[in-house]
Amino acid sequence: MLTLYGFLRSGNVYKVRLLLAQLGIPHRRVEVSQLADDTARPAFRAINPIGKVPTVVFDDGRMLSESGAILHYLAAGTRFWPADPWPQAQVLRWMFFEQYSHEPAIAVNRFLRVYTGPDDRTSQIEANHRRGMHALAVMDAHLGRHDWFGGDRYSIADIALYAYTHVADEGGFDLAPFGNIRRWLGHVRSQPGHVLLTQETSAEPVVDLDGVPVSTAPAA
Ligand SMILES: N[C@@H](CCC(=O)N[C@@H](CS)C(=O)NCC(=O)O)C(=O)O
Repeated sequence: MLTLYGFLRSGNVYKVRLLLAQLGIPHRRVEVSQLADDTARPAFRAINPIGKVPTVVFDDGRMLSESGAILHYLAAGTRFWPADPWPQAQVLRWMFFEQYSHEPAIAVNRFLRVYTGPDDRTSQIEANHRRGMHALAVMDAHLGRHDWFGGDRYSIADIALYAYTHVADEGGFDLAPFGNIRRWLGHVRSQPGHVLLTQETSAEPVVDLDGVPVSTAPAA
């Protein structure tokens, strides 16, 4: 069974947990918390020198990190990754958009607002807010003409963008003006095998990097 390193409320980790659930692939999770600085621990850096989650280790010892790379590897040959080059390129276009124009604004403001105390980051939050609202407007316009991001069906591009868009309000982004996004969020939620961000999906009790069991948040 593959091992997924990460923490439950991480949107980047959730992308991988959601696809694993929809593919019916079991995993065990090791709790690596950004808040506890676990990502900087030598024990974790020995596994992934980049020091970021999600990180996956397969049964044969191979390690893969970067949520988009993990999604692509797991989705290859399944209905979540299209067969033709043009829709493949569309999936990748939106996944790269997510990593450069969406996540750095929306996920970072969620982190700053939910997990850090008041400090001098106001100008950063405001700049991210402008960037994030632009990304949401781009997405909403696309969804006015298309049902999905990558092609004519739900794909890993939708999973990648869903992860932080559906909790954008936690970063101070009001989705009320974006009716197309709100409709798409509902369509993503209704896909078979969908799991919630806060839903524990580990097939085994979650342990920390020292192998000590940790309690995780109840399903919500
Ligand atoms: N591009 C990476 C971003 C991963 C990322 O930023 N993960 C955060 C948690 S959501 C993390 O590990 N932060 C720990 C740190 O920066 O020390 C991906 O998509 O996997």
